[in-house]
Amino acid sequence: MSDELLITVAPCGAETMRSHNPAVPYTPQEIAEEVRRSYEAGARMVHVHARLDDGTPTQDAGRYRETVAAIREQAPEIIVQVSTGGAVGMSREERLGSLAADPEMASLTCGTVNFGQGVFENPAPLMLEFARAQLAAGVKPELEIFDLGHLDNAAWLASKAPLEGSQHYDLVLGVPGGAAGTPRNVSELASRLPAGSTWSATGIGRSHLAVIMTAIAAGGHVRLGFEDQVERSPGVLAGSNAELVERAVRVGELAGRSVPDPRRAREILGLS
Ligand code: KMH
Ligand code: ZN
Repeated sequence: MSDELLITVAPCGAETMRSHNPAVPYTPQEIAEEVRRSYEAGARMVHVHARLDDGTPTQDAGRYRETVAAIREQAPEIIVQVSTGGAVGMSREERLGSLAADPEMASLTCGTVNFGQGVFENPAPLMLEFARAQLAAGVKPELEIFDLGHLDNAAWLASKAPLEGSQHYDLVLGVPGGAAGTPRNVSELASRLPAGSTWSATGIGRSHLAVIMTAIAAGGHVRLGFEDQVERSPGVLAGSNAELVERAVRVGELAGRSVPDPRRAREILGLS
């Protein structure tokens, strides 16, 4: 079990709006400042979604370049992972726009899943196209698992596309329509990952604490931030992404896990 804890911050996502929490960042500068504070608190990777100034989610290449450039200026050492998930209903071409920002990693969701009232569509040909696009760009995929069958899809994907080196997974639990954010689901899914994989877990909404505590105890890493939860405790909004990161650092310390330096963080993920 790793004695280091890699924390990924997901500062805004595509769905969380200021009506949910007034501190959600939208502009490149606002996102970058949240990322800097999160880095200073202990986050070592950022899962980036771009927004227009009014908060509309976008996968536009130019807006991603601008957002990632602002992040790199404010937090030069953080690992940049862009989203290829975008928002429900976006076309595959649109979703791939984020790769133009020259990230080190990108998300790659391993299957279709109900997503609230919508459907987050990731059929097999799209998964393969996204894997090939990422590999061609020298980008390491983070394989996102929203439900049990997604693990089988990931194994299928690995048999079709050369996902070189160790694979990195994020167990995204608690999306209405996907697997629930419970300790049992974290343990079960983690136990089924290919040997040698690295993994993190994300708990949506109020499942957050149970999910990250289980992951930390089980040797996994964690993702958190306004994309995934806007409250620090039931009924109390988090003031910033950094506040959520700080708490995960404290939980990690209690479990004997420390924050790696940026070089070690890249080593853990097999990034050069
Ligand atoms: N916004 C969700 C529909 C990802 O970034 O790859 C998809 C999502 C996953 O957030
Ligand atoms: Zn995302």
